[in-house]
Amino acid sequence: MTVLTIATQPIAGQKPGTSGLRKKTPVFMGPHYLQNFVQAIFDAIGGAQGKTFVLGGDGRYFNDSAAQIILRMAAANGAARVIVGQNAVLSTPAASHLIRLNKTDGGIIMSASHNPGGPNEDFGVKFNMPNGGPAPEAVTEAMFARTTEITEYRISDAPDIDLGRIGDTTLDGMAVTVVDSVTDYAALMETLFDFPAIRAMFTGGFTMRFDAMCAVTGPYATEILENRLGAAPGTVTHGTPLPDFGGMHPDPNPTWAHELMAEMMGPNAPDFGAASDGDGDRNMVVGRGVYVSPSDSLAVLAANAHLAPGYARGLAGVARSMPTSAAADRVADALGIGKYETPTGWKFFGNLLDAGRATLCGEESFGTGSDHVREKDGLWAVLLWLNILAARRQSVAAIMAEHFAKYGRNYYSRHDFEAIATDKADAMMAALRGSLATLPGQEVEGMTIAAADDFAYTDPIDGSVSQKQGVRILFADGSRIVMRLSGTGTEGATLRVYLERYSPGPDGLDHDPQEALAPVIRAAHSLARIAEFTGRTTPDVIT
Ligand code: VG1
Ligand code: CO
Repeated sequence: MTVLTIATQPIAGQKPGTSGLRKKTPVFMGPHYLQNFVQAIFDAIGGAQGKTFVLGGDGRYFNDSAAQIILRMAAANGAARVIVGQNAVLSTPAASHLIRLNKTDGGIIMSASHNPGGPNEDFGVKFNMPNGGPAPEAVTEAMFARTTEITEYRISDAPDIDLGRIGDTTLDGMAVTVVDSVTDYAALMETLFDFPAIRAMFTGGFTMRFDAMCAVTGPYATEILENRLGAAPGTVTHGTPLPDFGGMHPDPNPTWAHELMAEMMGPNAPDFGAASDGDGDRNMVVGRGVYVSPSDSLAVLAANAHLAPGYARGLAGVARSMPTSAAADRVADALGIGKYETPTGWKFFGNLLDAGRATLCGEESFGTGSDHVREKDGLWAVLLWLNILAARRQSVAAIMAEHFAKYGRNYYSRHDFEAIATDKADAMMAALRGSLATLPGQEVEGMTIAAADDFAYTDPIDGSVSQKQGVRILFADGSRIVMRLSGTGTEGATLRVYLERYSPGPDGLDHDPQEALAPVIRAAHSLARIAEFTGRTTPDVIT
């Protein structure tokens, strides 16, 4: 077998976004597209010679053949070994764990996460560092720079190898170890949570529904919840991963996980419900008759994490992305621990986790995680909730009511306006940015604007600076509007409008969030002139 050096030329637009490079699947399957990007990854990290990597993906369409291409390229670039999930499938948190467990030089994850999959949907690739976390901006910038100057890539002409068979093999001199996708991850979960207590809760009649949305977490959830924790067979639904996610949009929110929502709000709802996304790093948590917003979930987990054995010593700190509500900050203040506000995307949590400053992290976009890996982790969040429910012996609704009574409630919602023409969205954001200096002191909807800026972040560990991470409009009464454009979409632009209003209680803690936020929503529309620029008056998705 020989190493081929293939001549190529730069392909425009290979710039990683919030979480890796995501494009329409046919684009990724186009001539040299995947190959150029993978070579750029290897080049940007100083080559693959002698290195060990983890490889896996969320199982979406093209996952299997992309894995074979990446393996042949790793071999041709001199990698020593690649650890691959069986059938090239790994959830994102499981991949992060394998990178750390095996002390590898990083890993390549094939996923477009919550984006739909299939021949005409989305595909994606990202690189994670030796700490298990997404490559930081400096590294993704270096990858992008390589894609703009690439002239050749290296690939072995070896035939496909059988990734269904667990064990060791070689590909053109490179060792390939195929591992069970679930085993190591499940073992990690057993070290963090009180499995006997959760098992006893299930034995005592506790009921649950976990909607895996035909995505990667099915086998993980079935093994952990049903096999190890004794949840009733059938607790996990849509548990078989499919290349097109069964046509579902694998984004765990009330809109896309509507089957779960209907069941949880219905007359025969189980005690607890959860869903996860395409690659298993997101989670939605629902109690019987009560939806838990991701920002509130982070706050409740922070306030109660000590009930789980893995966090019994307490937390060093809590980090949240800037658009995430300040509910977790209130818990951090009460606990006297550190609190951090980062830009959107898990890559910004890595340094805080590595430095031991933060133990829990979260985003409003259904992402929660801890220092056990360097990715958000959907099933982990579900297990921490189960551990808390087993320890407190209360319903989700009761826990939420007590939490709001103690800390007040940060009413919160995100409104997404999808597939806007990019030039219109850019013009709107530019106009908004241009108006920021004039906003403080203005009154809108009876609220006075106290400050307005474009969020910039200086990493407290390495000093790196990230500019233009989202427009913030802060009101004197503590309400807040944040606006930014998505960095994960593949069609036009998606405008995200994040809305927040604090109610200290004791009254006014049980309003409908959309009603509680109505003046803030109206203010967002008028300040950004959303309809004027985009023609949109109502969001496509509300979470
Ligand atoms: C979105 C979310 C962000 C999340 C990212 C990746 O990014 O808002 O919080 O980290 O997706 O999540 P954006 O740029 O579209 O707003 V995942 O589960 O898709 O890897
Ligand atoms: Co995801």
